[in-house]
Amino acid sequence: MRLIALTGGIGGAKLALGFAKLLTPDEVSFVVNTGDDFEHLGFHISPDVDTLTYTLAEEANPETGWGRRDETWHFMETLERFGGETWFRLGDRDLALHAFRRTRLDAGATLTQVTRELCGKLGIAHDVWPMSDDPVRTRVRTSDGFLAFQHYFVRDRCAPAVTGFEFAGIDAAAVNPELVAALREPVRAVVICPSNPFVSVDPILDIPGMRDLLRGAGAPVIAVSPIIGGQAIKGPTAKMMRELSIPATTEQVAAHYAGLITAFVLDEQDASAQPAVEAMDLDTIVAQTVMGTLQDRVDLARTVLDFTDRLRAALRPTAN
Ligand code: FO1
Repeated sequence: MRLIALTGGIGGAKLALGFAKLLTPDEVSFVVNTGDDFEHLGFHISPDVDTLTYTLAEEANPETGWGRRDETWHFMETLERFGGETWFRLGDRDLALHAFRRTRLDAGATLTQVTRELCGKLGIAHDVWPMSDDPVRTRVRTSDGFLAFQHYFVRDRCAPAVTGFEFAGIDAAAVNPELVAALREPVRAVVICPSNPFVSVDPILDIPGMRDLLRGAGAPVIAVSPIIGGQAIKGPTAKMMRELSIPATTEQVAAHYAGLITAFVLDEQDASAQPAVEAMDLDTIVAQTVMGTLQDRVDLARTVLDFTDRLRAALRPTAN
């Protein structure tokens, strides 16, 4: 049976690597957010796809989590001299991936096809499925109007206070057909990796029909909390929650996914919140969700897999 893992950004990619270390390509597939995508310098940039791909290839820059390790920056240095846009850092090796994707998309390939080709070339056997092959663009609403996601996240360093989000194009976006087909087969569980619920996970879930498809998989739907002790390990999740007047707590993350998830993984630091989350009619476990090392990633993946198996055993109709 196949595990379906939903991910976006750097935190989710860490757990995804843990699953990839434990499960074969027949046992796990990854669905990744494309709401952060944007056209830039003539390229089609898919940051969360690339973060996941480089992470699974163990090529990701260990300091930043995005882009590649062992990079050089001659393109950026030269573009700077030309007065071009260098706020979004593109390393020389990373640039080749963007040029390749641009060429393949212009030749009519879908983002899924190009991602499959790139995974092959990077030695990744696992499925990396963009949530949709149709364009979805996250825009961040602030008191001064809307910002394109990368302008908010990178150019403005997440400084503007958010008042909401919109996912332009989402009403016309189709769920990736690969995922639709996979959800017709037996599913071990759906796992929402510890990514930003608002800008990394909601674009996936808000695609028309996605929630019903996931709920209809006949399997546990488990979210791993990206909030630990009122903070996000990385990124603006807690800051966004405060700006949206939502307490930056793990319970609020569970509440955010209410109606879809059947289970929730809290960090050890939030063990005191376990009764409150259980009261939401959710099965829960407490685990170490801070993934500093590769072993941490694998250990958390193992813990979540054991949790899915316990949940499935409870699901199975009792032989009467
Ligand atoms: N994030 C930054 O904070 N600064 C950057 O210059 C930057 C460049 C970049 C290039 C390629 C890529 O795939 C990702 C990149 N990111 C950068 C990360 C990216 O903005 C975020 O990872 C996602 O959009 C949010 O998860």
